Amino acid sequence: MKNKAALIFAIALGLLFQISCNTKIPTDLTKTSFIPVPVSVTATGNSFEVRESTIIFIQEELQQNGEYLANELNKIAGFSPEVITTDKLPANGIYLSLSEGVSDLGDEGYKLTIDKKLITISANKPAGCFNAIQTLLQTLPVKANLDETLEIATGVIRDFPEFGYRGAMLDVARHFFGVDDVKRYIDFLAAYKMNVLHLHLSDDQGWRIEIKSWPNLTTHGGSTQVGGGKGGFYSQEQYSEIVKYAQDRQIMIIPEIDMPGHTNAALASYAELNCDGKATELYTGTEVGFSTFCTDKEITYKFIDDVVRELAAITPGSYIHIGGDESHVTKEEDYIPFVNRVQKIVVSHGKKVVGWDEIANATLVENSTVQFWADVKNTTMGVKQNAKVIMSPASKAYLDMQYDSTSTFGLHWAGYIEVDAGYSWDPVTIVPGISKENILGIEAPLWSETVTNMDEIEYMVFPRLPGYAEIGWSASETRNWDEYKIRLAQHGKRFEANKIDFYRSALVPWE
Ligand code: IFG
Repeated sequence: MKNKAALIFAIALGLLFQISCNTKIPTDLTKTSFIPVPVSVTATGNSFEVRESTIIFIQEELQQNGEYLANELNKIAGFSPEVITTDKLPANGIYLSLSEGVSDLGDEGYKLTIDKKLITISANKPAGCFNAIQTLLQTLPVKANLDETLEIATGVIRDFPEFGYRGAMLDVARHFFGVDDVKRYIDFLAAYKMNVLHLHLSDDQGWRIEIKSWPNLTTHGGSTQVGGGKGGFYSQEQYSEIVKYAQDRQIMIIPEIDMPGHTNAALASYAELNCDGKATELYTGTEVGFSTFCTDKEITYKFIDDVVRELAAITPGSYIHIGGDESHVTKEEDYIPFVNRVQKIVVSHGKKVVGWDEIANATLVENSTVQFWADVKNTTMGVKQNAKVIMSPASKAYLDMQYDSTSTFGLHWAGYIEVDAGYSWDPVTIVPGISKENILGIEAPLWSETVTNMDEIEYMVFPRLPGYAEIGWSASETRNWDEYKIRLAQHGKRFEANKIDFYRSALVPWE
C-alpha cells in the first residue's frame, strides 16, 4: 500500500514540477507588446511577482491613481492590494511618486522602474503616473489564471507623448448611448493613454444634454434618433457622472453643440429658433446640411448663451466645441457673423473655442482650435489666424468608415479604412504647409448614423483605436505597420478577455 502512495506522490510531484516549468516566467521586458510603444524600454533580466500581499505605496496626491491601480489589479488577479500613503521610498511593493527627477518627461511622461522587489513609478503630474499605470497593466494579462503567479519582467521604461491631445469622438446624437456605454468607451481610451473624449451632443436627429432653461431640447428634441428609436439624453447629473469618470482616468470631456447647421432637434423643440417661427418636425433620417439656426434673430443668441452657460458650468475641461460644419443652408454672409458672435459667447463663459475646420472662414478668437476633417484650405486659413489644429482626416481617422466593402456597419464616403490605412499616416504631413507646432494632436471620430449599440461600436473602434493612440503618443519615425501589426496581434487576446467584439482584420497575424 505504502509503495503505491509513494508512487502516486512521486508522479504528482513530477507533474507539479512540469507545470511550474511550463509557466514561463517573463524576464525580458523588451518582449512586451506595448501600445503605444514607449520611448525607451531596457530589460534587466529578472521578474517581480505581484502577490496578494503586495502593497501599493503612494504619495498623498496620488490617492486616485493608487485606488485605480488596486482596482485594476483586482480585476486581473481577484485580489485588491492595500493602498498606503507614505513619503519615503518603501523596500518592496509598488511605489507611485511625483518626483523632480523626471522633469524632462513633461506632464504626461513617466519613469517606470521594475526591480525584483520594488516597482517605482516617477512622474511630474498625476497624468504621468496614470500613463505609467497603463504601461504596467500591459505587462500583465487582462485576466490571470488562478494557478499562475503574476510575474512582471524587470527593467526601466522612460516615456512621454508626442502630442498632448490624443482623442476620440462619440456621436451620441444620431444614435443615443447611455452612461454605461460612454464609460466603457472611456475605458477603451484610458487603456491606450488617450486623454480626450469629444461628445457630439446635438444634431438634426437628437439633443442629448439637459439644458434647464430650455427643457424641450431634451424632452422633445431628445425623444428620438436615426431610424425612429426612442433616443434619450443625459441629465446634467448624468453628464457630470461621465465627466468625473473621465477625469479619474485623466481624460478631458469636450462637449459639442453643433451650430448653426445640424440643428434640427433644437429647431423642432422651439419654434422661435426658426426664421419662420414654426417648429420643424423631428428628423430620423441621415441627410445632412438642411438645417440652420435663424442667425438674424436675437433669441438665437440668448438661446446659445443659455446653453453655453449651463454647459460650461458642468464642464471642467477648457473647451466647448461649437461645431460649424456643413451649414449648407446658412448664407456665407450670415454664417461668418454668427460664428464670430458664438465664439465670443464661449469665451465670455471662460472656455476656449474649438470647431470643425469650416469655422476658419470666420475671424477666429485667440486660443481657438480648428478640427481638420475634410478641407485643407479651411485648415490652412485657421493656422494663418494662429489657430491650433486637431487632425481628424475623414479618409484616415473616421471610425465610422467601413474597413472594406464587406463591412456590416459604417459608411464609405471618405473611403474604406482598413487597419493598416488607419495606422500608416503622419498627422504632421497630412495637411501640406502646416508644421508640428500648429498641431495639438489627433482625434478619431465615431459618427453613429449606422452604429446602434456597444457591440457595433466595438466592431468599428477595434482594432483601429490602438493605432490612433500610437499615432498620438509615439514619434512617427518609430512607427511602421509591419512592426506594429505584430504588437497589435498580441492585443487580440486582451480584446477577447475584455469581451470586445472586434473586427478580426485579415491584415493582422492574430494569435
Ligand atoms: N460629416 C458630418 C458628420 C457625419 C459624418 C459621417 C463632419 C464634421 C459626415 N460632419 O464629419 O455629421 O454625418 O461620416
